[in-house]
Amino acid sequence: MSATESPRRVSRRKFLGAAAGSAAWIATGGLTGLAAGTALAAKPTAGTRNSLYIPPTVTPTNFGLTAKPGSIDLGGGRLSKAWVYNGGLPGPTLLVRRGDTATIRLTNGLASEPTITHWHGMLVDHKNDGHPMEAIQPGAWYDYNFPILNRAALNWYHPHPHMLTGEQVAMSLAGAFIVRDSVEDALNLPGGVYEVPLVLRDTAFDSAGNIAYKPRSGGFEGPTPLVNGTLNPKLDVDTAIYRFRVLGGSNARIFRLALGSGAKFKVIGNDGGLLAATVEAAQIDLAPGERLDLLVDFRGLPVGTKVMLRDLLAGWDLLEFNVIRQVTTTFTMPTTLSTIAALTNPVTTRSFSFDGMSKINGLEYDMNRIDFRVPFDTVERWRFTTNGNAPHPVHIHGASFQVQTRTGGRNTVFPWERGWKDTVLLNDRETVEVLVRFDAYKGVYLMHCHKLEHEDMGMMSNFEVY
Ligand SMILES: [Cu+2]
Repeated sequence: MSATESPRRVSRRKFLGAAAGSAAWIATGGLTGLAAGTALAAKPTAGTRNSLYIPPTVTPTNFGLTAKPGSIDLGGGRLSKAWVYNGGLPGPTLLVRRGDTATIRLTNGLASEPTITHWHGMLVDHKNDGHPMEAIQPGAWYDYNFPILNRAALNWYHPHPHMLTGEQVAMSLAGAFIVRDSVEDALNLPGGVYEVPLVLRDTAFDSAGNIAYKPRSGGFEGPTPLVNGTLNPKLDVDTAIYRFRVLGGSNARIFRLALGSGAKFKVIGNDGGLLAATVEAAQIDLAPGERLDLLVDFRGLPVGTKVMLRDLLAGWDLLEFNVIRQVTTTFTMPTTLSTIAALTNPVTTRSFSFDGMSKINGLEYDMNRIDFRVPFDTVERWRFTTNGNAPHPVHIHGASFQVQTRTGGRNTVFPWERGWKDTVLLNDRETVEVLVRFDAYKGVYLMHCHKLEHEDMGMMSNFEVY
């Protein structure tokens, strides 16, 4: 659907049609949609790159967050209708310190759909988690109030209403949520203009050029990349080390990130914050919901050098870095970053099979059913398997986890998947094991596939920490 259509009924009907494999939908909306999107797809356009949008940073104390339709400049005055938080795509970057308290009033300014905001990665109790049973109707508001328990990390916020998450995220409701702490402070990492959030996603447009959601049961993939909501973006850089806080913000698309120069990323963190030590990588796969904390070194490059951030899977040029100024920096790479206390000695092993496109262990989501109960403050081993239709990025609410093993498929745990994660990519033929301990709050939380179309079709479970 497009930003201009009347939303709810159209999208649900289309979506449920797609979910059931409706040939009619595929033959009409699907192909028409693809053709329209392709015509508007971003082409390599030397000379017409737009300055990367950097969302404003705000402290979420007595903070008002409103989800509503708006008109967005995608770069160079190219306006597009979308659904946005506080008028921005992405929404404002929320910035907190561990130990702070966030007080946020969400107002639903959408025309005709319920919504609720989930703080992906944040350790909050049930009432503050944006569970779909807390969704509010248009015109209503919801007050959040939670202490910041997390380590320093890049988290993010997005809608989580039952069966509407994919649509609302694709329509552009998302933003970054950054936590700082004293461990991070001590590293003196690049900051100010040298620390840049990069919200990566794909999108589709309707025939009027407005952002549109064209759901497919196998996962929505749009023909055009956006970085921080900017088409064909560029970022002017100094000869310095930059810290990029990268979010996989697509509904379903996986990015294989690489630098066109062949230089390696220095990976210092992921979903749950800093790794124990820096690891280097020339290519990294980033699934929906995952985050990366990357240092990129532009020192020693002549002014005038251009370096491209690329997605090797789609063959996209995502973001062009232009070296414009020579500076002297004193930053030295720390050898160790943080201490990761390993979870050990799980008392229980639970197995979860991500089946088809809508089920976990044979069950579709039921908002009013608790699928399993987990003792508080107890280490468990959770084993994720699938018999197809992957990738399934598996996300757990209420705690971070530690990835132990991946067998079959890629058959490895990548070094940037160590430390603390809340989303892990499960590909076909893979079994992934994690250790998890819910030691923040008791209550009802969610585990689900973060391919949002799978989530909306029911690949999600309620569990209760008791
Ligand atoms: Cu899935």
